[in-house]
Amino acid sequence: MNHVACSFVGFYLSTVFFLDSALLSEASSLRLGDNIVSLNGKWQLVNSNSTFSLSAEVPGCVHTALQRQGVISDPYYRFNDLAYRWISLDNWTYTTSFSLPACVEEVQDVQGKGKVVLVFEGVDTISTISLNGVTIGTTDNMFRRYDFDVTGLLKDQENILQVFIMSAVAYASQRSRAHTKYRVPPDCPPPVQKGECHVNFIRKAQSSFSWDWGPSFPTLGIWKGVRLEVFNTFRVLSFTTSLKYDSADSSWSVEVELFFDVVVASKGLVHISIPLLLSEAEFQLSLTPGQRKTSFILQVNQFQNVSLWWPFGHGDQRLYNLEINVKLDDGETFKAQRMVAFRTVELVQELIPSSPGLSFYFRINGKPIFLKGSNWIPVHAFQDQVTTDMITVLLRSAQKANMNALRVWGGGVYEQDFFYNLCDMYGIMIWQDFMFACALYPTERDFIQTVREEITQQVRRLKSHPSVVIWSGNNENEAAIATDWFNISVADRPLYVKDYVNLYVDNIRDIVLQEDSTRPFLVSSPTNGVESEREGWVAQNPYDPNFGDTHYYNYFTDCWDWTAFPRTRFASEYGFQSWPSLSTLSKVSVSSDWDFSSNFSAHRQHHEDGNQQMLRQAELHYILPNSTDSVQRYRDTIYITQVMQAQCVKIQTEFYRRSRSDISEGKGHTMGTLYWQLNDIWQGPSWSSVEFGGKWKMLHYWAADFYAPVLSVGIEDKGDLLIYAVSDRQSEQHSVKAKVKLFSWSSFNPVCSLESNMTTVKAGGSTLVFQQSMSALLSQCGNCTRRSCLITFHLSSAAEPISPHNHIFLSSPRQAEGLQKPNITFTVKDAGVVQNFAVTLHCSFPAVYVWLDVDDVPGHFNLNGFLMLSKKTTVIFGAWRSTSVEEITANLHITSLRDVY
Ligand code: BMA
Repeated sequence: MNHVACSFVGFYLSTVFFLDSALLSEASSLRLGDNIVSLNGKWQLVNSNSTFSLSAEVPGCVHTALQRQGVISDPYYRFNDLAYRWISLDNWTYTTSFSLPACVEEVQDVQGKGKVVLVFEGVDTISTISLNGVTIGTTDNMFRRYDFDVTGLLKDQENILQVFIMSAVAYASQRSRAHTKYRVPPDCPPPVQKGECHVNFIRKAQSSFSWDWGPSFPTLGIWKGVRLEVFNTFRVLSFTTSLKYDSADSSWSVEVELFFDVVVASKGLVHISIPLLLSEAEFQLSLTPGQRKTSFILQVNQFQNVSLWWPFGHGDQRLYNLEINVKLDDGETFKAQRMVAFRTVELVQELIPSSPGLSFYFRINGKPIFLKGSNWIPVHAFQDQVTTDMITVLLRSAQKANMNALRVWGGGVYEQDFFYNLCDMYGIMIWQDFMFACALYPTERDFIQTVREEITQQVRRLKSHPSVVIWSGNNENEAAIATDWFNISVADRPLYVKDYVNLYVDNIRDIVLQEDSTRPFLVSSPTNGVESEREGWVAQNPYDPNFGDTHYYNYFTDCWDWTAFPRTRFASEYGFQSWPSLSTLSKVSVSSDWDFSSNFSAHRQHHEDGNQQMLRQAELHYILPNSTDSVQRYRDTIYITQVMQAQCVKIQTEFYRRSRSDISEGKGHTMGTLYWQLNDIWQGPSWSSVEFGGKWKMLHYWAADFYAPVLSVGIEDKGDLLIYAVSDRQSEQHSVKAKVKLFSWSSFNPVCSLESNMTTVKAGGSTLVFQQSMSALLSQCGNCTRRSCLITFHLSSAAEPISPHNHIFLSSPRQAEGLQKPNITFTVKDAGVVQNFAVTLHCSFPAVYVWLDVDDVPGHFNLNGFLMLSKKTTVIFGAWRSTSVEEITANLHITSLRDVY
């Protein structure tokens, strides 16, 4: 039996500066003198016929418990996702017993006055909960918090709390069978995903039944904390802060909402302040029993200079501490603090001269901002295993790659508070989807009801974060209806459109508009925005490049051909797959798996024809690896998929960035690129740029360059070489030159060097800085042909480079004449800074896509996947743990394009 203690917590903490993990558990009603009884810790777990009975940690899930107790091995290992399917098909019961601490008894003794509430921050998913044999409630939505009134149900001695969890797979199937009037597709995922069916019938991470980048682990568990809250007068359920700017008198105010659960009518005072801005106000409070919402407006002191919060790369991320003090006349108090920030956000959809359609861009603090980033998927199939370290590594990596935005994609989970706190600090703007993806959804009354509660809770939890800049109703569900993914007959279509509008417009949008007036709401992604609305919320073509955002994938045409990309207003998804490194894969595989045609390679690939698509795309420009050593060939094949991915996403992203101020045939004004996808859920092939475990793929290194604030982009168009300067800066840059060099593949000495005229680079735009006929350039440069030479370029001002070095190839490297094995050798030295190591490379010929891989040593290089056009180059490896020159030397693998064949 657990002997639990009351904790007396002085502050409600929702601030990035208190990183105490116990307090980061989204607990939302800790107040001074309050009695919080945590029921986290060891529970007992048993399956339906009691063949398994084990101890299990709460928060946690069944898979994690079975693994920790040694009943199963790593679920990610080889084919274990199939071997452990039985776990999700069974029903499981969590039980804990506890005796009451004195604080609870005191409240219970005060007959008819005190209240005891049992709070579940998150149950996954379908459960019936009983306390001392009495059913106190049920749950059907993993994204909701549940509060059960258990006043009078607790005993002085032993209390038994049980959570009976039903198989999510069985529940989803049952609900779909009960939906007899018409089908709600898709029924099942494609066979290649090896997943479970009808996930759209359950409010649970949609990717948990499998996805095209992830395994099927329909988890069961108590994935967030459990506690008792004991109080005599009132408790605060949650509070929100919304910062509003009044342009008429250039003033800021903060709306603070407090959500109370009141037992006894009471009066008192609420004091709200932002001490640093010498802003404070006191308000009368009058509460009557029941759940109550109160709102207060704090005017920010007009004589204080407010520093704004800016997205990364555009200014500081200034956060201010806001304090709330509630004091009731009977002496009860509540204290809270939160970091708030001043920024405005608008989504601008307006007419563009000489273009059909409408613009689609974000204006932050009145300035148009180009969103540069990626899409975020769940960090782990077992959410209880996600640590703050994992989130930190990913968000730091995003920022290091010059990203200022991430889209929390709608097929996963609403992320934990820690994630949004860090985004607030890092200046990473969040496009927040609601959790609906790639499916149609039922609209039964109980489904809508649970969704309404989910949306209300999540908006209230997240809306105080400056990083969240937009809400979006779902992922691709407008497109699914519009472009008929599910073979719906014309006659039936209105039925589905009606359900769509019911769910996302009449319910979700309605709630969001009521709860949050400080940021835009979109119904779907991709969508045509206001044009979709005009067409009844399901546009004829939600992928229209002239409106809203688009998702675009094309694995069949040559990704080097930039003319094939739609010149969209906003590219919220696009990408190419690659395989993660051998060191990542080796954690879940054995050497016999290390072959591109092994069962393992096929099993891990959840996207139809994915492995072949990667090779076909790679083969267009590179000679595929052909080592006779099969492990070497496997390593090299992984490498070539990463080269292909990096190059394809680079070309596409550069196209979008230079389309920022261009209008060509009415299309352009692109104002955002979020490639698919930042992170991985397991060790498998996917569109990610960061592997499961945090290791960067080649794409991630390249992202730092193609997302640089000032970028040079080179293309060939109608026989001309064009070099653009793309700038995200808010002011023009004068006296800029493009420095251009032609190299032959076989020599370190440039064949020729050219410079553009001095140019002024537009602020927030793309400026053509160099143009010359390619054939003239080649003949001017003596011995150059398309096959023998390549072109490098960068921007410079006052003799300093102001953009990363870039290049274009004039033919595929597979046809390059003179490209030879570079014979790269290296030495490693301590770089003189803690955990930094200098790796000096020597080569005898120019080397393409030079890739350094230190296997399992975590960290990253300052440069990787690069063109080596000098005999000697030094790169720095920053390790994320302590390591040594010897360890790095022993683990370092260096590969370049010419080494794999
Ligand atoms: C988009 C996403 C995901 C998917 C990705 C790659 O459709 O929204 O559903 O993983 O493409 O196929």
